[in-house]
This record gives sequence, structure tokens and C-alpha cells, in this order.
Amino acid sequence: MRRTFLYGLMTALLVAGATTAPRAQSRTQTLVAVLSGGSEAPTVINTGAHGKAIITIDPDSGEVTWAIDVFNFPTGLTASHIHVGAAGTAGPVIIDFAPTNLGVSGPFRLSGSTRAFIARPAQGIRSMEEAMVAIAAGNAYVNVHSQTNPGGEIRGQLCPAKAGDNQFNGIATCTPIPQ
Ligand SMILES: [Cu+2]
Repeated sequence: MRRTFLYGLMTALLVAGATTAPRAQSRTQTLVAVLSGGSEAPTVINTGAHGKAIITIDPDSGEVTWAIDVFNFPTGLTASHIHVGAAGTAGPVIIDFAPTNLGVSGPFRLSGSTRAFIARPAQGIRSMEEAMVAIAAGNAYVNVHSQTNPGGEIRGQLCPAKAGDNQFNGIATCTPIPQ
């Protein structure tokens, strides 16, 4: 009787552990980018505009969220995205923020979330998970486009606070920005 009770108790504990353990750890990760014209590539943009982007990625839900504060934007907003690519290079769009406030200038905020990504097989991006692996490593950047500079007015490399913060493999290809 005692044996049966103990086995039953152990089984109950194991089941409880198995169902709660994966939920206990959120894989959500936050990345920050400081946006400036000087970070645009291949051509640097001389502008007083600047900004800060805070991006959250959640591999479990496949959701990317953003909050981007922009200041001194001289001409109308035309688009904003996450592009894949290292600092100093221009790469293709992988996440479209699809701003609804197109045409705004001055200070403004973009915010939203999406589960949509744009596949870029040539850059190794074939799934949202692979898009997030690139973002988590600092191999992606935020770009905000204007009427005057349709290729990008301000840009910033997304980077984890510390290299080890990359939940996928602990690598940061960028220079970490303290958060
Ligand atoms: Cu873009």
C-alpha cells in the first residue's frame, strides 16, 4: 500500500513538472536600435531626424512587436521595416511595420505587432523562426523611410543588451546597446 502511494505521488509530481516546466520560461526577447541618418547604408543621410526602436520577439507565438519613437522627421513617412543585414550593408525587408500614419513628419510613434514575415531564401530567411534568429543575433536593422529619402531616412542595427542574451545561440554580431 505504502509503495503504491509513493509511486502514485511520484507520478503526480513528474506530470506536474512536465506540464509546468516549458511554460515557466518565456523565450520573449527585447532588442533596441538607435536610429540615425549616419547609420544608413550604402549612402549616409545628413539629417536631424533620429529615433529609438524597441522590438520584442516571441518564438513561441511567432509574434514581433515594435514601438518606435521618431523625432525631427523632416518629410512625410513612406514606410518602415525590419531589414536583414549587417551594419553598413543594405539588405531586404523581412518584417513590414505597415504604418497607418503614412505622411506624418516631426515627432511620431509607430507601434504594432505582426506574425507575418517576408521570406528571403538568399539571406537564409525561410520562416519566422529564422527571421527571429537573425534579429536576435543583431543581424537585422530598423529603417524608417521618408519622401525625401525613400531608401531610408534613419536606420539602426537591432542588438541585444548582451551577446549572451541571444536566446537561440548566444551570439551577437552587433555592438550591444545597454538597455
Ligand atoms: Cu525599409
